[in-house]
Amino acid sequence: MPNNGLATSAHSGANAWGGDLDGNQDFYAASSYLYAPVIDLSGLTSATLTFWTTFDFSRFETFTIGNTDYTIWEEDGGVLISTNASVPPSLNLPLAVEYTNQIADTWRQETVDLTKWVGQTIQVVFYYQAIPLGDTIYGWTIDDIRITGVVAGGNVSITKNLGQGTWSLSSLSSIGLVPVQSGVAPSITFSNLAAGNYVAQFGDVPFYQTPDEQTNTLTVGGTVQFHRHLFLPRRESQRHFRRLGKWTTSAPSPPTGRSSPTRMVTGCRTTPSSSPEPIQRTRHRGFISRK
Ligand SMILES: [Ca+2]
Repeated sequence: MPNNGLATSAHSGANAWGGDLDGNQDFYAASSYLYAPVIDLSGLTSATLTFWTTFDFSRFETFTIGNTDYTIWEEDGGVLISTNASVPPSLNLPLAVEYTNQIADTWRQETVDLTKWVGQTIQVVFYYQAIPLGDTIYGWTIDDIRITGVVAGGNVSITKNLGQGTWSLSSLSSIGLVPVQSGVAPSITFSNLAAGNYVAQFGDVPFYQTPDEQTNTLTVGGTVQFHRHLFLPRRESQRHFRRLGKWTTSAPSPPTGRSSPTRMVTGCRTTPSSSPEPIQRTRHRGFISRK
């Protein structure tokens, strides 16, 4: 629980990180590095650090030695980025931002662009230093540190050769299938999906053979296409067109004039003139007319 003259409570919950949480003024100098946990920024196109903070890095003293003026900041801080945990803390680490001569006298949110480090494993390092020169020392108080990233992805498109029927797209993760979206649109493209494995499943359409589910791997910047091609199995196609009455086109009319599909199919099969070719054409015409 901070109580140092600027922050009298944490930004959230009971705790916050601080360079001088209790407002202790009895020290000669401070220099500290607060290391955040290791964060993997691979597979991202951008990354952003946000945190809430209070500090006053605006006070300074100037000294003149010989003909040269020197400025000493009583308190100062900045965010460094470590890309190698085995390198000891130092001010030689790359600097993401510094807050020299700035004030946050109440809790304020800071945003730091980490995009230049995407693709690497990093540690965010908060560096704070203080040299008491007569003014109150507040320390650098930090809470609610967060790193967010935009995932680098690719495109997934789903097409069908027939308007009917549902599709569902899922990502395949370590916990199993995670639904992305489902629908009936005959052609759809999803852009900027995360790289990984995707599974497309297709709903049943009466009379048609439902294709097996399909799995594809999406790479960063890549495109994956799922295409559902529905087709009629031979036996089902005969049943299907029998219901549609298409077989009558190549079958002789019954003498009574009354239509009996079963009899006509029988007639079709036993009539020598109904070679496979006309049946093929009839089947095709029927298919087109259904669209
Ligand atoms: Ca907190």
